[in-house]
Amino acid sequence: MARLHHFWNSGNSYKIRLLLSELGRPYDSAALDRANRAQKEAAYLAVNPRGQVPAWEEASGRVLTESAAILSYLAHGTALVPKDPWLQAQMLSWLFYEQQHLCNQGVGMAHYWTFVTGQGETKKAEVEAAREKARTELAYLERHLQGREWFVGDSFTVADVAIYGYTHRAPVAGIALEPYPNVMAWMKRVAARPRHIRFEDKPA
Ligand SMILES: N[C@@H](CCC(=O)N[C@@H](CS)C(=O)NCC(=O)O)C(=O)O
Repeated sequence: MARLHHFWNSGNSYKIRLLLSELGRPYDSAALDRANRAQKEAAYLAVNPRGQVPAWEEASGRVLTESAAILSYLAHGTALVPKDPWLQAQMLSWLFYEQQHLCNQGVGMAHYWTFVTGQGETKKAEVEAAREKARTELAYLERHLQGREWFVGDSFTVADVAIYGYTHRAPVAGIALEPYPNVMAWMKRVAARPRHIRFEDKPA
């Protein structure tokens, strides 16, 4: 069976867990101990030499890294990837955007310092800058969602999975969502899907 190498407290990892749940696809969950830097130990570097999660390892031994690529690959051929080339390119556009503006800066970084490392107090300036960036991007998402239910076309796609991963963690990172009602309504739609799992949900 294929295996997902991940951290329970990572948004990038959660995006893959959420998609796998949406697809109803079984997998082996290999959670790494982030506190003890298991991602930098030889056993894991043999899986991903960059020492990062998530990584998707198939029974054949081949490994795919980078959450956006893993999402695209796992959802290939399903209703979560638009068949129309223009809509598919729009979906990819949001996946690239997510990595640059929601994961590596803004809400992703605010989440990292406040929730993952607990450095909210010692890194005050950095955390506030990340929150400000997050608000700029939330305003952008808010405008895009005006009159739309989903990010691309008229159905739930991998773009929604990718953007939801960190965006819904904004309150945990000290960023209020009330000024963004379209974003809040979209999050409710995502969370209401029958196979949705929450960030903190772990398989029984
Ligand atoms: N662009 C990569 C980012 C991967 C990444 O930054 N992973 C973090 C967890 S969210 C990690 O493994 N950090 C541990 C480290 O860098 O040592 C992706 O989307 O998969």
